[in-house]
Amino acid sequence: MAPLTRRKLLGSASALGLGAAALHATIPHSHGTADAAEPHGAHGMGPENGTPAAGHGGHAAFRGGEVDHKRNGFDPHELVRDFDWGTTSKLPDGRTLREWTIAAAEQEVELAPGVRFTAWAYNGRIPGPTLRATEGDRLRIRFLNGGSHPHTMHFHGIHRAAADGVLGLGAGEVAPGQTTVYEFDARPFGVHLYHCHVRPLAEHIAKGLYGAIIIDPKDARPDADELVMVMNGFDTNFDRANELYAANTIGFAYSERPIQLKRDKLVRIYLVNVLEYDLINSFHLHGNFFEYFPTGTSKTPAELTDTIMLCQGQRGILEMRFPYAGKYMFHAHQSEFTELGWMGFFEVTD
Ligand SMILES: [Cu+2]
Repeated sequence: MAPLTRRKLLGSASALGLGAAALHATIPHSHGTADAAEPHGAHGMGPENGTPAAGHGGHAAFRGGEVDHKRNGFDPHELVRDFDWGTTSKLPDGRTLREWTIAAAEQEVELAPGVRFTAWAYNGRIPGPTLRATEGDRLRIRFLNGGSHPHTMHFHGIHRAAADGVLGLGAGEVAPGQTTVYEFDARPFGVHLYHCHVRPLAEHIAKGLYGAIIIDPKDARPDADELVMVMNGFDTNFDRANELYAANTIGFAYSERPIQLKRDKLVRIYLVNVLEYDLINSFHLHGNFFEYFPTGTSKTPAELTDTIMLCQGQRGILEMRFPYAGKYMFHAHQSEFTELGWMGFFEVTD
């Protein structure tokens, strides 16, 4: 088969009226899983039922099956509201010490129905756990490399060079089977990220080694329904371009099952872009505007808008209230990304 780029994929998918079936037929199924040998009909992915969905208000979706979240070991509907405060104790100076143990390992993930990808994950999920602390806490992360390549954890924040998780500083790259400890203070407040920093960096990131870290200000933000979304993508045929896009890994997960919100309740989204191979990503909200706090490092919004653009590593906090009940789409405002998975719905009820 001729090499297929995601642009060709998009072209053929729309020209032929194929959605998931085209994806399924053309994306190499990684690393020898049995799935590629199955007849497509075996799990309902034949061209006859492979047209993009029109059943959820006319938007595209991968048809003909469901991602097995249980088998993946994580569910985007759970991790969107999952914050990990670690194990806490008090230091002699009265400050809070928060501790986590995080392991990196190889893991097969079903990214779209029938599309299995040999990923690398922190603690068995992509994105890794959303670490959460308060400004000034002491953070101690025990890192175990359970993979077959060297890995690290590199945290965005203000810390000593030795805690930076890069080659030649502190413990440097952590060999397979080895452990290290990263320890630093939680600052500045905001929404940050962590990721592996081993070369080739693009591959170590793109295979899934990243997550969000949220540092709350000492005087906490107002009570809200809080969500975390890590915008990502996957290069399933190793051509250094993404075939699939999402917030929290599984394309269309939040359109098939919308995220439930309450009317008039303050909603706060911690948004991180880790997308590799594409220069920019974006977040656009329908039927509403949001206040935007770049990097979350201020409690005064920089902008009232309905669309923001982020390069890799950029992140921010979005706050909004929905005045009307109903279904509101959110998605990348690059249509290509949207068609390849990066879209979802909020369902607002009274
Ligand atoms: Cu790595």
